[in-house]
Amino acid sequence: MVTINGGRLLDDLRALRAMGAAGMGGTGVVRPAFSEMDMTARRWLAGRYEEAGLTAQIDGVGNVLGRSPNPGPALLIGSHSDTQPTGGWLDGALGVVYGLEVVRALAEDPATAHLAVDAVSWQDEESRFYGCMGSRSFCGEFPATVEADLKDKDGVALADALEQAGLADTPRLAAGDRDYLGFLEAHIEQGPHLEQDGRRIGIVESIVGLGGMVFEFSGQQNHAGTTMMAGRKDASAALYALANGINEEFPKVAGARSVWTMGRVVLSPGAPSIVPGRAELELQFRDVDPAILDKFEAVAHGLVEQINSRGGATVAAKPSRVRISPAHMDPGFQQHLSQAAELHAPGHWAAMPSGAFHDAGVVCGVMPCAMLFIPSIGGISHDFAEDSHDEDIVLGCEVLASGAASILRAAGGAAT
Ligand code: HGY
Ligand code: MN
Ligand code: MN
Repeated sequence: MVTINGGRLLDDLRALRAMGAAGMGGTGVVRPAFSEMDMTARRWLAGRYEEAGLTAQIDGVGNVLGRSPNPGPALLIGSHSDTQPTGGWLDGALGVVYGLEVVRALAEDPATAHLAVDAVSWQDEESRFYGCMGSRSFCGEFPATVEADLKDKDGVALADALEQAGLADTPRLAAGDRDYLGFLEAHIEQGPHLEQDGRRIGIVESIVGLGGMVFEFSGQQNHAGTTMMAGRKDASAALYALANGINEEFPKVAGARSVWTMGRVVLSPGAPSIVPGRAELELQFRDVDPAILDKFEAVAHGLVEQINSRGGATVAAKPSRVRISPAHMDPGFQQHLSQAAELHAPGHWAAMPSGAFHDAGVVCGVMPCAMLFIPSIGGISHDFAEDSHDEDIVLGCEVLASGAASILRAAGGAAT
């Protein structure tokens, strides 16, 4: 059983929270990728890695890596430290600081001080520019052809953000840089299941896949009083028709844990006395079965054709983001984490799927991966109110540290 320092862990999580703290409740954070606070936090983390005996580097897309001096196959442990535009203090940050604390805890115990653990904070998991950009770059899934034209929703070019962050022409990490046994990521559940079921630890079996589409509507802007309903080319009417169609048709092809969200709508010019001439709707959908993601996309295209055949405003559809495939976690690693969960929280853990996507869903394409969840209070996340109980935060790190040591020992990192 590995002993972590819970107070030190919480202190570092709270120090990280202060970098971009937002809202009144003390748990909100705004730290989007490449923002000033994001880069401040990454430099702080690099310093923490060095203090923990690791060699720290910030790579050319903003990933922060702390490399262990210990020889032999290493485990990579971490998550992401960038946040959503309206984010919480633990989404990503929990797993990043866990990685740092596991390194320190193993180093402080002579029985585990020889084990090799690298710690990482990936960049842009939250898709300011490109979903899981940092872990994709690490896995060789971020081609220059994709990178070249990337801009965020406000039109800021990635190249300018990299320049601004002082990262242009900086070497980039690659999975082949070191012999890795695999990657472990701890994360808040971001959902209600652990809390509802009275569990304190979740061991993730699979991570949802995700797709997204953006629909651009073109009609005729006109006077809201003098333009009769017949013959209008109202872009908003077409948007509502599509949205209603999605909510009526998607359930017919959905799976048990399918979700879809239309979280961004733009009506132009957005005045009550003007028939909108233009509109935009962004749709995101998720499921563990890629065939269901494909069905959602086909249904959406069918609805687009119906709307375009009606003679009002027209609509064009295109992908809104890179597709993320569903991912399955390594059974062997799950076994080690489950044993550690039973050791530290007997009977209070469960295997479960992840409804959120994570960097582990990308990294599992190049090495074995596993994930561990702690409960989210009220299941809330991607909101300033996101929070977890301190005792669950500490317990999660204890389980991760014991699971990591078990994996490393089983791989031959036996005590010297
Ligand atoms: O949206 C997600 O699933 C992740 O939290 N970015
Ligand atoms: Mn998130
Ligand atoms: Mn996350």
